[in-house]
Amino acid sequence: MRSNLLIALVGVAVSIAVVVTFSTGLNRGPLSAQDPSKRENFGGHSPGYPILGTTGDVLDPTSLNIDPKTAVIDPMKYLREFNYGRTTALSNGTSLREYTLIASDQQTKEVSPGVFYNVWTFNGTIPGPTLRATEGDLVRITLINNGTKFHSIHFHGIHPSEMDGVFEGIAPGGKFTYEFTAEPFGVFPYHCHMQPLEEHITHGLYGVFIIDPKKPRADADEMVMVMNGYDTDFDAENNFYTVNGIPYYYMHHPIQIDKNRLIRIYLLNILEFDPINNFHLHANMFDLYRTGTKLIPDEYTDIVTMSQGERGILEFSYKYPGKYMFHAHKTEFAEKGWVGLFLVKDSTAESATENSNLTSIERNGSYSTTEFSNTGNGTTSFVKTGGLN
Ligand SMILES: [Cu+2]
Repeated sequence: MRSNLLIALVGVAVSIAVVVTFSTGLNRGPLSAQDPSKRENFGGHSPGYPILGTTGDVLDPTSLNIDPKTAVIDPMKYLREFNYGRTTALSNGTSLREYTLIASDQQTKEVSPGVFYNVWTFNGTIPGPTLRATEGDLVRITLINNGTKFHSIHFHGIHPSEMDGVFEGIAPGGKFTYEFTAEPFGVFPYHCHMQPLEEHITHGLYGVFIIDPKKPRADADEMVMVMNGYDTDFDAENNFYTVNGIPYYYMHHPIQIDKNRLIRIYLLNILEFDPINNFHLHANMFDLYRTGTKLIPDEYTDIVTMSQGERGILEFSYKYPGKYMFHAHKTEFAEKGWVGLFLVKDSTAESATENSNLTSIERNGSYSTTEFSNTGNGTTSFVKTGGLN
C-alpha cells in the first residue's frame, strides 16, 4: 500500500481543500498546512504521528483535542454505554425492549481535529448507540428516517425475512418498526442496507447489538470497540482509521482499568474498503469468543484479525500497572489513527511502590497540554512514544 503514497498525497491535498472549505464555513482558523515554514519532520514508526515530513498532511492535526460539541462522538462516553431500551414485562413473562433509532444524513461533524465530514448517523453519532438485550427478549426497534435518502436497519442474528431491513427502504420522513425475538446470544452488527451499500456504511450508519445469554457472563468491566475508517477524499480508500470514531482518541485519553479486573470487550470490525482489520493487545493475552455465540473461548491470543462485519468478545486482565498500547497490527492503520492506550491502575493502593512507577500524568489518567503540547500557533509538538510491536 506504500506504493500508493503519491496517489495518497494527491488525495490528501484534495481532502485538505475539502476540509478548508468546511472549516471556513464553520469559522475555524486556517490549517497550519498552509504555512510551509511550519513543516516538521516526524519519524516513521512513532504511533499517532505522520510518516511524512509535512504539516500539510491531514494526519497532522491542528490540535490534539477535538471539541465535543462538534465531534461526531465522545469515544469515552460511547465506550461503556449500553442502551437496554424501554423495558416492560409481557403477560407471558417475556421482556419487551423498545428502542428508537433516528437516521440522518445531512450533518457535517468533526471526525478528527480540524477535519469535517458529512456524517450519516443513527442517533447522531458514529458508531450509533450500542443496543443490548437478553436472549429470548422481544425487541422492537423503531427507525425514524430524518434524512434525505432512503435508509434501513439490517440486524445480524436470527429473524424473519421482513425484519431483515434489506428490501424495504424507509423513505425520508418515514418510519418503520422492526420486531423480532433476540437470538442467539452473541455480539452483532446492525447497519443500513440501502444501495449503494458501501456509501451508506462508510458514512457511518452502523452500531453494535449485544444479546446476552440468559445466564449472564461473569461480572466484568465491559466496553464496546468498533473499528472503522473515513474516506474523506472520496477515492474509495480510507484516510483515517479509528476505534470508536475518532483517530488517536484513546492515545490522548487512555482508558483507565483496574489491575486484575476482568475486562470484556465487544469488538466489531465495520471497516469499509480494506479487506481486513485487526486488534492487537500489548503485554498480555486474551480469550477470544468469535461472534460471542459460545461460552468457551475459541482462542487464547494477543491478536485477532477480522474481515468486514466480523466481531468477537475479548476477555483479559492485566497483572501489572502501567500503560499498554492496543492497536491494529496492520501498521498503516495504526499510523493513521487506530491506536490507543490502556492505563492499568492498582486500585487497592496497597501497592504504592508499583503505582509509583507511573508518572503523575499516568496516575491522573489523562495527558495535559504540556505533555502533548499545542503551541497555539497551529503547530503541534509531540512527546514521542515507543514504536509499534
Ligand atoms: Cu442508509
